[in-house]
Amino acid sequence: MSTTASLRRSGALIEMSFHQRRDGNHRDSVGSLKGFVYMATYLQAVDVRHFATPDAREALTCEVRRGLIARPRSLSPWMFYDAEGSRLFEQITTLPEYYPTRTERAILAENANAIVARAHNDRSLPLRLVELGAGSASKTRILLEAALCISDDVVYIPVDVCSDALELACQNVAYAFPEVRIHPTVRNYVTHPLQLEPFDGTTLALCIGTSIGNFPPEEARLILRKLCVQLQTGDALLLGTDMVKNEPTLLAAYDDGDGITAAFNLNILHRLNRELGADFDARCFRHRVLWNSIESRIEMHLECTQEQYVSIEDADLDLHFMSCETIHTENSYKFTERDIQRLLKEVGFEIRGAWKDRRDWYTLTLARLR
Ligand code: AVI
Repeated sequence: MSTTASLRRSGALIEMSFHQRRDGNHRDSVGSLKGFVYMATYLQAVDVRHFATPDAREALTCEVRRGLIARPRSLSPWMFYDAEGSRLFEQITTLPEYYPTRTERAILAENANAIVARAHNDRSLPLRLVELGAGSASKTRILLEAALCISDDVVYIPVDVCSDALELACQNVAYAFPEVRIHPTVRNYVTHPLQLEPFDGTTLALCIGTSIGNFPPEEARLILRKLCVQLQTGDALLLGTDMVKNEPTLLAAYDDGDGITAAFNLNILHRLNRELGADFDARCFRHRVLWNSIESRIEMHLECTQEQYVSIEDADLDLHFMSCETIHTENSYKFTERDIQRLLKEVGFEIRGAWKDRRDWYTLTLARLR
């Protein structure tokens, strides 16, 4: 049974549609797990804020303990994406040095119809787009437009760890395509794998924006395998990958002249100060970028420039940083065609097409589940 609930929060009226289970408990239309919030709505007024759960906080605390006690120290890149980090990332995507977003967008603009048509060949059936790490979904709108050309029934499930980014994505999509049914899902798909409802139609999973590059190969395989379990034979995956290229271009993309990527990297310390009661002096850390040619990845680090003692109250941690010590905050793997083929084959996909820009800097690969 479907019901509509209205909540008044911060003076704003927010409407959400739920599906009610027979036992009377409210549950969204795609399920809920361990307190992570799924919200289903077909309404224009989408508000996914303030749904941070105790689990999200616990994941943050666990990751801080794991990563900052270990040597070398590291923090997982999903920690970048609080509201401020998501805002800075959006800014990065517009920088002249950061070519992946505009290159991917251009490939999509030229080929979205062909990509969607190849993914969904029974036009009488509904089409569901599930996007891992949706962010602001600015490029996804191109695919949704193509999806609406071949199906009257399009469902969009954007998944993101940041509720603020997701809210923006939903507002933009709902405004541009009121006929698309949107089921936003606030979730860290790295720590909490996705659980999709069975779907009577084709599912096209989107892992675009080169987000798969932020995981080491074995973790990328694991994430895609967990995704496969949620799909049916014939469903598809669109994978966006940034390709290996000359080192200066790669380094500049992660160390821009305006210092936006540096601010994005340092925001992880500010986030710990804000959310876990830490007292990092972020002015004593600097953004460092290197190209690791053996692992085929860009690495981002924060280097301590001055000895300091840091306490992270809510994680019960007292830390001593020596000058020159680093925290490894991100890997961004760059791919060859063979890497893509191997990855997709290993997790059970069959490649159906690949689209590139004319410099071969970026590839969108469409694969079907065998
Ligand atoms: C989100 N991810 C794919 C970006 C990347 O290129 O690895 C994150 C990023 N880090 C610095 N700039 C952009």
